[in-house]
Amino acid sequence: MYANAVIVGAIVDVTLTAGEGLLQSVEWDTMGFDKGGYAVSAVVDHVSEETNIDDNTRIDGGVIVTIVGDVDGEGEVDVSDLYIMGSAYQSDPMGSSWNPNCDFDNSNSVDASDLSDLNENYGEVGA
Ligand SMILES: [Ca+2]
Ligand SMILES: [Ca+2]
Ligand SMILES: [Ca+2]
Repeated sequence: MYANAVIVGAIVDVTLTAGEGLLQSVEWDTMGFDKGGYAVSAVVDHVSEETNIDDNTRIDGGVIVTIVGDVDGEGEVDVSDLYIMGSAYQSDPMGSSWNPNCDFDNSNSVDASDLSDLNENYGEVGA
């Protein structure tokens, strides 16, 4: 998996038969990356005898790396982020109000710990 042109994760030793599919997830640790937008893409190496290599790259959406607490990704931790967190508060991934951007500690719950993280950075403005 790439973030812009940087490899941020890889899955190795996958075997598939013709026509078979596989859903994989890759976790990207954004520590050390500059704040800003990144295009995310997945690339599969081609194998011997593969006839269609045009479908080996998938570019799908982007990720904004920003300050912890900047839920809406506009570069500042402010009341709008607090409002969004309020809507997702006490939710988990099964709930209709779930918002993964509010789960800063990746605990699968938007709770007091996440609110504390937002509060810690309240007023911060990113680069
Ligand atoms: Ca292919
Ligand atoms: Ca914000
Ligand atoms: Ca959490």
